[in-house]
Amino acid sequence: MVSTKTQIAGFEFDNCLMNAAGVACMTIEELEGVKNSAAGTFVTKTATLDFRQGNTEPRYQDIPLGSINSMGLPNNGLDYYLDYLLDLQEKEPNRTFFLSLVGMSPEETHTILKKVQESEFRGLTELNLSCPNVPGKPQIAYDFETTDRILAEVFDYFTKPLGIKLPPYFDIVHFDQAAAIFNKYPLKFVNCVNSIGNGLYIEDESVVIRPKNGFGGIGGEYIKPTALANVHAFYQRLNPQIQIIGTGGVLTGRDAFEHILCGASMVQVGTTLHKEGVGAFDRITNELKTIMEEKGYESLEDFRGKLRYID
Ligand code: RRO
Repeated sequence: MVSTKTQIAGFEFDNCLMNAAGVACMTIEELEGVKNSAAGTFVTKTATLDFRQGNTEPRYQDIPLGSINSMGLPNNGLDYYLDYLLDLQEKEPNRTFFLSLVGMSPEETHTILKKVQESEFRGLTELNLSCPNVPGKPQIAYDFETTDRILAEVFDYFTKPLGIKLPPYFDIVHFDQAAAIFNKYPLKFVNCVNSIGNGLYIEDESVVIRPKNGFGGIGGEYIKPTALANVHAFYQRLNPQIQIIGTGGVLTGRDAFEHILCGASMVQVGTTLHKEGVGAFDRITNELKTIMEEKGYESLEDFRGKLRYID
């Protein structure tokens, strides 16, 4: 029997597929939809301390090979997601879920993480260091000094399982520098990648989203090679205790297979989930299982990280 089960930080999941933060996770209704699908778990929309309206619409557009968005971190505020998760962990004690969060400043990030630390939350926390869409706020993880400082401060008080959501990097030296920083900390996972920031999609003579004159994060088919490169670059460089979540360009079981081959322990679906709905989890899981059967693999461990090189 072929299985796509996996584990992150010792927590077990029946399936390695889940939503990517930002898609199907703003409201409890959407989260319940992912929870009750074939997905192994869900992650909540990145939460700030307080509710945020986000940028003006239109702010998300499906485009031929993917998506472009400049949502601007709209969310219902930390308590909305944390209260839901605290309730859920009592109702479903055998499942583990992810809480995504970031502050609008390092101080706010610490305030949020301290609240999570002091709560009864037993799940996994993902600190989003890579939102590309808040005007005037650069993607934190492109600033290595700030990233190092924030992580040093966080691990002074945060003892629950924590991972980080990363932007794509495009230079080998940056992979080296980023990995050297992450390896200093007891991170449980890194999630590669967030959208490729600040792309521009044009239809006729116009941009397709309103914020930032049309500049937005790119997802979908466009970003798979970049996503795979980031997954594999960090798989090669990080301490084995830091697991990799692969995100970017997952349309099919073959795409999920490639993420795992590059080293991913969990695979997230964003743009395709937005286009297709939660039925995508069933389809992609079945496609992945068919590939595994054809190749004689019974579990993800049989091929995870086993990407072949040409000598
Ligand atoms: O809300 C957004 O604009 C957003 C976020 Br926080 C993120 O991490 N990635 C993205 O593509 N959009």
